[in-house]
Amino acid sequence: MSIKLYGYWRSTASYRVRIALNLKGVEYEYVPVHLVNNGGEQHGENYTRLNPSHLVPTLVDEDEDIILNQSMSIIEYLDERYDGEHRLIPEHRTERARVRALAQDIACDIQPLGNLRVLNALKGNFDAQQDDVARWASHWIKVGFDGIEKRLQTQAGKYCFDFDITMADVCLVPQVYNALRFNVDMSQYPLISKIADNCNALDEFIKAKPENQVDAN
Ligand SMILES: N[C@@H](CCC(=O)N[C@@H](CS)C(=O)NCC(=O)O)C(=O)O
Repeated sequence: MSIKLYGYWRSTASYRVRIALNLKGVEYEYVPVHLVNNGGEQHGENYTRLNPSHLVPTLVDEDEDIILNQSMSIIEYLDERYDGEHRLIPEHRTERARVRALAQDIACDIQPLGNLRVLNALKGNFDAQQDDVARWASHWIKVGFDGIEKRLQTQAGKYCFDFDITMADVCLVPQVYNALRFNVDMSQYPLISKIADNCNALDEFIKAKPENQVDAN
């Protein structure tokens, strides 16, 4: 198989790429990288040769001889490589810019603050207790979701944009999964919840769910 995805079942960045691969109809081999066991396999010699950032996901496309990190770049790459399929990033420049902006509201402004190494540093270097860490993570998800919910009031349809499923939905669904892990009260976010439910009814999203991965435990 030409495409390999190195990821972790609960990683929201890996989850985004799994959804994108499914929406694009791409067959791929999934290679689990356990972020906790063995001191974190993302730090292992074999993996850091592929991805010196010590983060998942990494996509390897042997046919094109490319090893790629950063889920957003991977999604854009897949969207262009399989351009005959459903487009996750619209062709029109204003739609494309708005889709990227919403996706980045999640991928740049929410997810990094709740990343494992950030939470571990709060505990290990800044004396935070487990409760403080959970409050930190849910706080930043809520700050991000407050803005996104307002934005969606002016543009959402069945999905984040009324025209179709885009990279914004691909980022939103994993972030909702993560919000539920941190007990964020999703009743405050009716539009985000409705869009996540609409997406989660589709096979491509169901197949990508953390609990449906071989490394789920
Ligand atoms: N901006 C990166 C973020 C990647 C990232 O934060 N990955 C997390 C899992 S979602 C990770 O590998 N964490 C391992 C760690 O913190 O040690 C992307 O979108 O790919």
